[in-house]
Amino acid sequence: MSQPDILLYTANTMNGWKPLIFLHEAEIDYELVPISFAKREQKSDWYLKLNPNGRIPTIVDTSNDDFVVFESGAILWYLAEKYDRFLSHDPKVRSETLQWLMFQMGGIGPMMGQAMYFQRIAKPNGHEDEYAIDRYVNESRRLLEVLNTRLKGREWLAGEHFSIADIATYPWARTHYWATVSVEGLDHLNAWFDRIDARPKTQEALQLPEPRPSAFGEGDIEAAAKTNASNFKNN
Ligand SMILES: N[C@@H](CCC(=O)N[C@@H](CS)C(=O)NCC(=O)O)C(=O)O
Repeated sequence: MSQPDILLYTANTMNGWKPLIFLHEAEIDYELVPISFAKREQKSDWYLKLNPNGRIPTIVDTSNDDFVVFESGAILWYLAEKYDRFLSHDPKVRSETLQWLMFQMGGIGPMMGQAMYFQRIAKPNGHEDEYAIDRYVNESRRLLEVLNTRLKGREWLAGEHFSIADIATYPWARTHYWATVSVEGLDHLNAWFDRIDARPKTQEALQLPEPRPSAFGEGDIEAAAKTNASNFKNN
């Protein structure tokens, strides 16, 4: 059997799922290298040579001189161009797709990420900051409202097809439970969740490298929260 082009270093997190969703939706063979946060592999010397930010995900394209791509948005863009999937050739739709991809990378991800950090990592490790929690939870809700408005009367974030904008945004918005951000009353957003919840390839990708039901408010939340708080104690 030939070696797949793409080597993917990732974990079961909101950013980590993005390339998995792309590769499963596009039905592309790849090699998965799970990164252990418990062992802090993302901060090891060998990994920092690939990803100077010490975070996941990262890909290596073995068919392109072992070209390395880090930053999940750049990874999706690279894969979209390499495989000609999920990024329109129409200049306006393409720009809109990239606008919503940037909106996720610059807004939804950082705000929801900090909402999660202050509640799921700082607080259980003895640094409680209610002002920061309120700020990030409220800002996250505001951004989900922006998505909700965008999705009124449309199926996907950009153009008429599922795109890398949807792939980037779904794992964050869909784990609103973990950030304690309410999606009540956001009917268009919830309908978009339903549409992507019904995509078998996306759901298959969300089980990798291993299932994480707690992020979606299922399973043993207490145990998962404990492990999460301990893994990131020193971040
Ligand atoms: N902007 C980066 C953020 C990556 C990121 O924050 N990844 C998290 C998981 S969602 C991570 O690796 N955390 C481990 C750590 O902070 O050490 C991207 O989109 O790739």
